[in-house]
Amino acid sequence: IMPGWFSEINPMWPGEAHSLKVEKVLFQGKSDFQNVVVFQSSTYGKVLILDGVIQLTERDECAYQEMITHIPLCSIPNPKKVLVIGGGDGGVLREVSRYSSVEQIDICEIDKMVIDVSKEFFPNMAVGYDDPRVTLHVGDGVAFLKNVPEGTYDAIIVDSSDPIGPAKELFEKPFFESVAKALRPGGVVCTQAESIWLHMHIIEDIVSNCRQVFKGSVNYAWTTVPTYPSGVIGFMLCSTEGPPVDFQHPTYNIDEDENSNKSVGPLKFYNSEIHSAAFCLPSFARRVIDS
Ligand code: AAT
Repeated sequence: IMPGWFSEINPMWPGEAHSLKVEKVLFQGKSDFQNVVVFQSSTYGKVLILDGVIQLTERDECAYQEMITHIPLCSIPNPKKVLVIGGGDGGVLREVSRYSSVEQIDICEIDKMVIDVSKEFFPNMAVGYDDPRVTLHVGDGVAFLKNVPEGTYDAIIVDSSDPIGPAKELFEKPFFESVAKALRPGGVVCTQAESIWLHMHIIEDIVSNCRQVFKGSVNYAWTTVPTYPSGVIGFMLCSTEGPPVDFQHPTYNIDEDENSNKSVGPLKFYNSEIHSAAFCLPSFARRVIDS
C-alpha cells in the first residue's frame, strides 16, 4: 500500500490489514512449501512472514509462545515426553526446555527453510534447538503422527500456521484423531486456534471436532498478540480420557520451580493468574464455544 510498509492483506481477514514499517528486508526465499520473508521493522524488531502472513515478531512472540506452551504443560504434573508440530522457529522448544521434568522433546516442522532462517535471524528463538533433549524431524506433522505408537506423549503442542497452505489438515478431524491416539490417557494437546474476532466459524468447527475426539475435557483460551490479525489469538486445550485435567487451575507453577532451566531467561508474559484468566471468554464467544 504505502512504500516502505508491510501490510498483511489476506482473504482470511477481509477488509482489514495490519501494517508494519519496514526498515530493511533481510531475507526473501521460496521454499518447497511457502514464500519466506524476514524484515527488520521499525518498532517490533525482526519479523518472520510466511506466504504474506506474520508468524512472529521479536517484540510480541513471548505472548504467543509462552501461552501455547505453559498453559498445557502447567496443567499436568511432571510432563516427560512432549511433541511440537510446526514451530520451526524454535520458540516453543525454548519454552518447553524450561521444564526439568521433561525428558524428550520431539519437533516435526514441515519447512527446513523456516528452521534455517530462524537460526540465522532469530537466535532468541532458535536457542530452543540447543537443548540436548530435542530431536528434530523435518516433515509433515500429519504423516509424522500416523507413525507415532499409541500413548507416547504427555503433551502435544500444535504451533501451526493458518488453515490455508501446508497447515490445512492440522485443523481437520482425522488429525485430531491421530493426536488423541498419540497421547497417553489424561494427556493434553494445545493447538493454535485462531481469533474470536475473525474466525468464530473455524473455532466452532474445531470445538465440535474436538468434542467428538477428546473424551477428557475441551476448552478454549486466548491471549493478546498485537501483530496477529485482530490482535488476539486462541488455543484449543483438550485432554484424553484418563486422569482428569482441570486446565483452568494450573497444577504447577513454573515461576516458582528452582530446578527449571534459567539459561533461556525469565518469562516475559506467562504467569499463573494469566493462565486462569485466559479461559474467560466474552459472551459472544462463550455462546458458541460452551454451547
Ligand atoms: N511460532 C511461530 C508461529 C507460527 S509458525 C507455524 C509453523 O508451522 C511454520 O513454521 C510452518 O512451516 C509450520 N507448518 C505448517 N504446516 C505444517 C505441517 N503440515 N506440518 C508441520 N509443520 C507445519 C504460527 C503462526 C500463526 C499465525 C496466525 N495468523
